[in-house]
Amino acid sequence: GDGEVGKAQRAAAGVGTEPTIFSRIIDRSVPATILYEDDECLVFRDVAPQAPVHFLVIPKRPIPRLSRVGPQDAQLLGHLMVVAARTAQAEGLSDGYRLVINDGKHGAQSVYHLHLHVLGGRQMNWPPG
Ligand code: DGP
Repeated sequence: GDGEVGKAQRAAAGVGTEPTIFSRIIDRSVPATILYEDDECLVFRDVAPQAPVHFLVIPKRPIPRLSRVGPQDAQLLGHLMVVAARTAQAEGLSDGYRLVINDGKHGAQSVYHLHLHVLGGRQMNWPPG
């Protein structure tokens, strides 16, 4: 196929009003390896890991993308980051890790349900591609 960027560009055409695959992971109609859950968020392993540890932190409320958030979302966004850090610690990432949010076409976002990527277990490089 044409890889992640092609997938992201096709997804951007329909940008994020319909439920995504992540809604189906939240309601358990699609299986995932779930690491943590509470009333506001869900954490599960990425199906196409880009590092030895690669998991996603998502809000249960389907916010399509970071550029659509407002001040009313600040508490939830903070919670997602706290959960990301706590889960990274539980996954043994004591040497550090990378947190990524892809937004829209240029960010190569492919699933229009906001998610934080947490990647670790190897040396990450900078700049990203
Ligand atoms: P992004 O490009 O930021 O929109 O990343 C979407 C990520 O979601 C990508 O790394 C692969 C992952 N993903 C897509 N579909 C599924 C799925 O059905 N299950 C799981 N666990 N991850 C998925």
